[in-house]
Parts: sequence; structure tokens; C-alpha cells
Amino acid sequence: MMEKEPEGIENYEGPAGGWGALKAVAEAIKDQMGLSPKTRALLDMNQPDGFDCPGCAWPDPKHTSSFDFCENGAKAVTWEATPKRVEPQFFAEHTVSELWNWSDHDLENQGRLTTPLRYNRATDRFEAVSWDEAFAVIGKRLRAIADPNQVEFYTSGRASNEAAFLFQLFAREYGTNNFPDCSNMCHEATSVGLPRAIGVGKGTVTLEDFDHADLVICIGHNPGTNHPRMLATLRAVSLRNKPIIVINPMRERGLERFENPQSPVEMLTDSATRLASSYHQVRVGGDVAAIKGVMKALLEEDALRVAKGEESLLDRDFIANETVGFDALKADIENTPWDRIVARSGLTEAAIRDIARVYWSSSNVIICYGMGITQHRHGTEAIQQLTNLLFLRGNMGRPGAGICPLRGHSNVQGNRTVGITEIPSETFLSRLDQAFGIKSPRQHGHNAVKAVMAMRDGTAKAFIGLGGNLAVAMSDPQATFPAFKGLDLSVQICTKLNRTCLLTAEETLVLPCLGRSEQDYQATGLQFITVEDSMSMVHASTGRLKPASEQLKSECAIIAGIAKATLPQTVVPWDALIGNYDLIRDKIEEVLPDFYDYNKRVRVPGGFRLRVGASKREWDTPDRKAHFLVMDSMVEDEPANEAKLTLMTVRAHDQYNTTVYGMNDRYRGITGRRDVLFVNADDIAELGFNNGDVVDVVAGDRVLPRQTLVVHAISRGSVAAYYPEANCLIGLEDVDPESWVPAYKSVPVELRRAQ
Ligand SMILES: Nc1nc2c(c(=O)[nH]1)N[C@H]1C(S)=C(S)[C@@H](COP(=O)(O)OP(=O)(O)OC[C@H]3O[C@@H](n4cnc5c(=O)[nH]c(N)nc54)[C@H](O)[C@@H]3O)O[C@H]1N2
Ligand SMILES: Nc1nc2c(c(=O)[nH]1)N[C@H]1C(S)=C(S)[C@@H](COP(=O)(O)OP(=O)(O)OC[C@H]3O[C@@H](n4cnc5c(=O)[nH]c(N)nc54)[C@H](O)[C@@H]3O)O[C@H]1N2
Ligand SMILES: [Mo]
Repeated sequence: MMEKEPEGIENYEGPAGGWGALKAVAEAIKDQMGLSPKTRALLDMNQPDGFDCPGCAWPDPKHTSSFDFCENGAKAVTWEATPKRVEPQFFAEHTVSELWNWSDHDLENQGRLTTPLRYNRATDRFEAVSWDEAFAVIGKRLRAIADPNQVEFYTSGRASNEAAFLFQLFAREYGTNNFPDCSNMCHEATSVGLPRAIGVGKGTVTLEDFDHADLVICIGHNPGTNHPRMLATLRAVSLRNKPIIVINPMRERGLERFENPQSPVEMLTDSATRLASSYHQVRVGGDVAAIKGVMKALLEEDALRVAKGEESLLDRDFIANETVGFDALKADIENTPWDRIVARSGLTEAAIRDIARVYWSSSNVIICYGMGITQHRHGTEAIQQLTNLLFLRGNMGRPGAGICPLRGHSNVQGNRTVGITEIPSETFLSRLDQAFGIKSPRQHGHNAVKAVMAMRDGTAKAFIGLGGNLAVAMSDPQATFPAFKGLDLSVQICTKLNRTCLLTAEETLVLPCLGRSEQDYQATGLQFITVEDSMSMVHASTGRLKPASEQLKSECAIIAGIAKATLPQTVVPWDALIGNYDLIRDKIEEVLPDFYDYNKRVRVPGGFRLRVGASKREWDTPDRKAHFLVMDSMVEDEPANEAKLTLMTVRAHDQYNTTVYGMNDRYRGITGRRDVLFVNADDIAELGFNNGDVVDVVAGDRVLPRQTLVVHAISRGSVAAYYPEANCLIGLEDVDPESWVPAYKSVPVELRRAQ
């Protein structure tokens, strides 16, 4: 029986990419740029002498070649290069209380900020101030704070290596290691989980490895929306007739079929390439069980073959020579019964055995993963099960094999590399101290959740945000919003107005900065910045466009301005550093030897790759071994899930994190709305609901009101809503205890008919 779909909801039958993507690019240009000559900017993106796409962290083929941009990259650039402006007059017309009631989309869609702003409590308005006044106000407040550990220095991963390095330098000279950053809400499970297993918290593969892989497993990520340039890589794997196994609760079109907008043949014949060779709709949070199941099937088959005198399916040499912990893992797998694996994963034993068979039949295997793995109560463990699986057949540190975390922001990995971390190593701090003659604090600082908790509890007094929109990105707005309002000082360094700017503290400043697409002139002329992608490639990015306003400063210059106003006795040569970014890079090299010849190597088109020991089987663990790891989330024979339904929060196709470009989610068939809850048909039938019913989504005493049910190809027991709207269902304390990543994708919920 076909029911009539509610408004704005229909099935999407097409492939990912194709004409729909080209049309969306045209619409993004029309909507944000009009007939602006800046449209040319798109052509400078990801070119050797152009700027790095601010969209995602997926690498480019050598970063030197073809014109390569994607639909969502185009949205990211047009959103930044728009001629729309928020002038001081705008704030004369709108109070902050009024703006608070605007949508996130409307706030950012007003355009680029043009001048430094200071909040005036008496008029409830932002007012233009000079840079000198802004810096002086901030400096005075920061000097008045008794303990530097009462200040939170947040970064969102768009900042360049140069800006991030200066930011941590300033904060450490000031006296704290409080570095909450977006990766604490994102891949922190990777940063915690991978080093224990392979000695480094980064992916081990390069783009070339995909040319040599015999199997790619995509688990917990949605590249059609979030890493669209990856589809070309997956397409090439498919065209070589190699399998791609997908493990994901939702059927995502970008993992099924792709029509490459850059392939004339596919476009003209309207033909698409299949991506997934098999698609396994795991239950939300069921990956630990699923992967353990795959290992169990592999070990069982191996035992049979060895008993028959056949060749082992395991890479016994690798296990013996390179690893420790195999016996414990084997015992743990043997002790995990199939019925528990099936109940927890939501997959059949046959399906799991099938994955295992393809796995052991493939010589070189890459596993790619994203937020579907990390943003769980057991995110760190899930990552370690992925490395366990790879180790069993030696799929680590050789061509065509390894682990591939899909990082989020375009330079989030680089930010961490150059020192944005609340738990710095002694080696790093002592080299930093030596390079600058400062004395960095040794006490560890706050991650993102701990920072917001400290603000909530009144122990943190000030927040300086280098990009991002933390109040909206964080879980639990019920606690997070008041936490921001209670501060003495809140400073947002950003390109566009967002809700975090509106959470005014006793003193609030909004400092507008250059975007990556814009020219950055300093004392010695035009500067370029550098970024590191998901595969540890570092390369240069040069802005090409005229800045949105003459008053904008670069992130580096803003940090230097705040630093000089805060620390009159500073020993850092701020003016020299921001006058010539080569000098910043020289200092990065002095502190981090892996950046040797930084200024030279980054000027070679395509840049250079930072050392990743595990890519060459150099394990930077304390005992120089790779580690099989056993964690115990499945020891208890607890019911698969106490709650009937587990909610995951996901991104729509027309959004970049908290930036909502538009109200559509094309590949999931949603147009003009975001108030939907994706559900499984059998689940809602059992609960007595119909497609199109309006429900309140309830988690304890938290409620996301009035969501329209959309029957979707999603696994039993799993439901999905959009981020950030659904953050009100998640408590600040709901985190993976290992990494402190909020459990954005394991929220037990119930549905109630809306009144
Ligand atoms: N256009 C665009 N690009 C982006 C972003 C954006 O918002 N827009 N954000 C950037 C950032 S910061 C990041 S971190 C990345 C995010 O990129 P992704 O990691 O792709 O992020 P999500 O949209 O959260 O998608 C999660 C996927 O995991 C699946 N999933 C959810 N729970 C589970 C589970 O328990 N198990 C499994 N196996 N799968 C699960 C969901 O069905 C969904 O397909 O993208 C980056 N790129
Ligand atoms: N429920 C739920 N919550 C989540 C997630 C989820 O999947 N579900 N994902 C989490 C993840 S993976 C992440 S990374 C976080 C994202 O958290 P954030 O990184 O804090 O958020 P963004 O939305 O990326 O930040 C957008 C803002 O950045 C500013 N901006 C844009 N470009 C620039 C620039 O070049 N320089 C500067 N200084 N500012 C700029 C703009 O003002 C814009 O408003 O959200 C997390 N929150
Ligand atoms: Mo992210």
C-alpha cells in the first residue's frame, strides 16, 4: 500500500552526483554570489597556486592537477565568498534579543561580518569598535582573571597551521593548556584509540593506496554529503572490479551509486557506477559486535583450514613479529557468543560470515570510518576493533592496506599536529619553551566537554573562540547556552554571525577575520598559509579574492593583537611573526622536527607528507609493537539495548556542521524542511505510528518536539534526526569515557504522539 508522503518528503531514486550536483552548484552560486565576478574563485580552488577547499579534509590527487571541486565544496566557498555583508547598520536595526529568535540559517545568511563589534548591554546591540579598542578590552579582562586556567581557548579546525600554532603559543605564554577543540566532538576517539594500537593518532593510508586495495570497507560515514571528492576514489575502486563493503544503519545514496559530474560519458549517458558491492544495515552502535563477529568467523575458518593442513588465513608472521596481545584478543572473541553478536549488531550471522569471507579473500584491505564509529559511548573501542581486524591479516603498513579515518574540518588534523591539545607531551612543551623562551604550564587542560562543564559550573570565566560555533555544536544546549551567558568575557573570531556570538557575556566581542579564499597581505607582502589533510599531506593555500571588508584581519594578526594587549611583557616577537608567515613556519619546524625544511618543502607543488610511522610498520608505541586491544563493552550479557530505539544525529546534504546552507537533504528525499525523524517501517508499525505522523522525541526529561516520521531504509531499532537540532536530547555527561566525545549517535529515545 502506498500512502501519500507528507510535504517535502519523497523517494530519491537517482545516483549521487550527476546532474543534480551540477544543478546544486549553479544554485549555490546564484543564491550566494549572484553574478559576482568572484564566481571565478571556484576555479582557483584546490589548484597548486590557489586556496585549499574549506569543505572537508579529503586529499586531492597530488594537489597539483585537475580542476577538482565538488558540490559541497562549491557551497562552502560561495558561502564564504558571498557579496552579502553584515554592516554596523544591521546591528543598529536589530537587537541581540531579536536576533536570538532568528534561525541559524538566517543568522549566517546575512553575509560576512565587516568590522569588530562590541556588545552594549544598555542598548542590547552590537556596536562597531576599532581593533585597538577591541584588543585593549580583551587584554584588560584577561589580565584581570586570577588563574589562567579559567580561560578556555577553543579552535574549530578551519584555522591554518600558522594561526593554530600562534593561538596555542599565546595561550601557553598566558598560562594554560585549556584547548577545547572541535576534534574533541569528532575524531578524539581516533586520537585516543589509534595511538594505543599503532602509535599514531592519524590514518595510515595515502590516496595512492586506494589504487592497490582489493577491498575497501566503509563504516560509519556518508561521503556523498561529507566527503564528496571521495566518491571519485571509490568509483575508481569499483571500476577495477574490487568490492566495497558498507556497514551503515542507513542506506546512503552516496555509498550506493555515483554519476561522476566530471565524466562526460556518465553524464551524457546518464549512467552511474555502483559503489557498495554489499550493504549491511547494522543497528546504531552495533559496530563493535559486527566487527567482533567478522573476526570470529575469520578465526573459526582459520582453525578449520589449519586443522586440515591448509594455509592459515592469518598473517602469522606479522602477528608474531610486529604485534602483542593476539592471545588475549582470540580468547575474548572466543568468549563472545554468536547470539550476542547477532543481537547487538542487528546483522545476521550469515551476513557477518559473508563480510568475513570477502575480507579473507582480499589481499589488501583499507577500512574507512567516520562519525558513525567515533560519536558513540564505545567509540574508542570500536576503533580498536577495526585495527584488531586489520592486524589479523597484516593489513597495516603496506601498500593498499591500512586505516583511513575521515577527518572533519579541512585543517583539524593540522591544528592538532601543531599543538592544539589539552594533553601536550613534555617533549613538545620543552621544545616550545626553548624556541621562544617561555615557560609553558605543565598541568593538563580542558577538552571541549570539560570546558563547557567548567563554564557551567562557573569555574571558567572567559572563552576565546578561534572559529566555530561551539555553543550550537556541543550537546545539551539547556546547559551550554547558560554556561556561555555566565562568562565574564566571550570573544568570537569568525567570518559570520552565529548563535555563539549572541550568547553575550559580561563583555562580548566579535572579531571578523579573513576567510581562506581571501588575500592576506602583511608587512612583507602577500602571505600563504598551510594545512594538513586527512592523509597527513601538508600543502600551501593562497587566498585569491579581495577581502570582504578592508577592516578584516587575518586570524594570525588577530591572535597577535590579543596577545600583545594581554601580555605587555611578552617575549614572543609577534610583529615579526605576523609580518612574514615564513617565520612562523620556521618556529613550527624548530618545535616539531617532522616539519624539517618546512618553507622549502611546502613550496613544492603538492607539498609534503608528514611522517606516519605506522605507514611503514614503525610503531611509535612505548614497546615499539602494534597492539591488539581488548575492551569489555560486550562482556555483560545485557540486553542489546534497553531502549527500543536508539537515535543518531546526522548531517543533511545542505549543511556544514552548524552552518545550514539550505533546508534540503536531496539524497534522502527531503525538501524544504529539517523537522523529520527517519524511522524503520516495522518499528513504527509495532509502536502504532504511521508514516507522516508528528511525534515528540523523548530522552528522559529531554524533548525534541514535533518531528515528522519519515519511513526510510534504516535498520530496526535505529532512528535518525538532524544535528544540531537534536542536541537538546543529549546530556553533557553522555560521552565515550575514553575520549570524551559526546555520544551524539547513541541516544536512547522514545516516541510520543505530539499534542
Ligand atoms: N558538506 C559537508 N561536509 C562535511 C561536514 C558537513 O557538515 N557538511 N562536516 C565535516 C565534519 S566536521 C565531519 S566530522 C565530517 C563528518 O562526516 P560523517 O562521518 O560522514 O558524518 P555524519 O553526517 O555524522 O554521518 C555519519 C554516518 O554514519 C552513519 N552512522 C550513524 N551511526 C552509526 C553507527 O552506529 N554505525 C555505523 N556503522 N554507522 C553509523 C550514519 O548513517 C551516517 O551515514 O564531514 C566533514 N565534511
Ligand atoms: N548532534 C551532533 N552534534 C555534533 C556533531 C554531530 O554529528 N551531531 N558533530 C560534531 C563535529 S564532528 C564537529 S567538528 C563540531 C563542529 O563544531 P564547530 O567547528 O564549532 O562548528 P562549525 O559549524 O563548523 O563552525 C561554523 C562557524 O565557523 C565560522 N567560520 C567559518 N569559516 C571560518 C574561518 O575561516 N575562520 C574563522 N575564524 N571562523 C570561520 C563561522 O562564523 C561559522 O559560523 O560539531 C559537533 N557537534
Ligand atoms: Mo567534525
